[in-house]
Amino acid sequence: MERGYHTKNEIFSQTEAWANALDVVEAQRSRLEPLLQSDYTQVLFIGCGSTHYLSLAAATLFQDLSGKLARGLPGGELWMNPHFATPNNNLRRKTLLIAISRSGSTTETVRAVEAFKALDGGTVLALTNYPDQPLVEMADLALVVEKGQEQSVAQTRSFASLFVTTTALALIAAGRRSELGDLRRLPAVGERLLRDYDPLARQWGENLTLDRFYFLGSGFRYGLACEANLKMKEMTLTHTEPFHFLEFRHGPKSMITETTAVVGLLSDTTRSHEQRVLEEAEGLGARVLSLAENDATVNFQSGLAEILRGVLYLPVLQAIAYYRSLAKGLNPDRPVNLTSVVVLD
Ligand code: F1P
Repeated sequence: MERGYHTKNEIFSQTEAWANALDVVEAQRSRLEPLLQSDYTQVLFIGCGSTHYLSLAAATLFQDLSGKLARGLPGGELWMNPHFATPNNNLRRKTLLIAISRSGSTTETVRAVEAFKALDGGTVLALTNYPDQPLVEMADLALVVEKGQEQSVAQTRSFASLFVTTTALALIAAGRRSELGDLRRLPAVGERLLRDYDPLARQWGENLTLDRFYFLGSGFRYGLACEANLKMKEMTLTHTEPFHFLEFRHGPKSMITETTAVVGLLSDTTRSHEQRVLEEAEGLGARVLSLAENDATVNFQSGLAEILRGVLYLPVLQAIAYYRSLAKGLNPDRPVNLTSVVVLD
């Protein structure tokens, strides 16, 4: 089988998994509405690796939309320090824990849920791509997006499918049910992006003069920047780092060379600030790639509200990592030193 066969298939078929995610949410909406609209003092999202970064993005999106306090944490942090999550131990009964895991069997995430429940914690909602795994058994309610399952170690369509799921959950929590229908337009836009920007992704991926990538994103886009950073690490063994946009000026900017790529996940609402950071990076010699609804290197032109279209930042960035991996003679299906699930004894 050719190098990267599974990764390519999973990236370029991912919009089917986005649609499946929306079907799964719709099928459970009658149970999700009372659960998500209850008066929690906080909502904790947890995951590991990619799904930790998903938790960061989802928590910001959830809080933006619902007004409820929401945070993202690595599963390992909640497992090792259950009280870390809520210093004054108000974890009891007022916290909704949303545990995200492609496999549903990552030890830290499973143990974190156990610790949370042992504290007589609140409700556990599981988001995963595999049924009959420990996480599904332990949750009060599990959303299983099976079309997001993957052969590859590095998450691509699994991550995107679960991120679409969290976008829908945030809308439900906010009582913005009418916009759930708008999410149905995402797969067609994703298909167009994968088709129209495949040459650009290949060109950037095959440019091996670039030796470091910085991914910049603010708001919920920071978690997506973290994920793009991890894809580049896992698939291509390249030094990469994510930053909140304005943080890049506070030191990391000194790392820019002529062989540096700076990738900006531009927002609508704070774009003027973000654009200036990219212009400064370009002035220092960096190659800049921007993604936005319009007037960027990659233009979504989705016609969707900003809060609904976060998943659109992912496909082209995943494809760049895929092409770079092949150009470096690596196999993105089997990243070095990695397994698809971390199970500790
Ligand atoms: C989490 C994870 C992945 C990572 C690698 C090892 O898995 O850390 O994010 O890419 O595959 O496992 P999961 O809990 O989301 O299944």
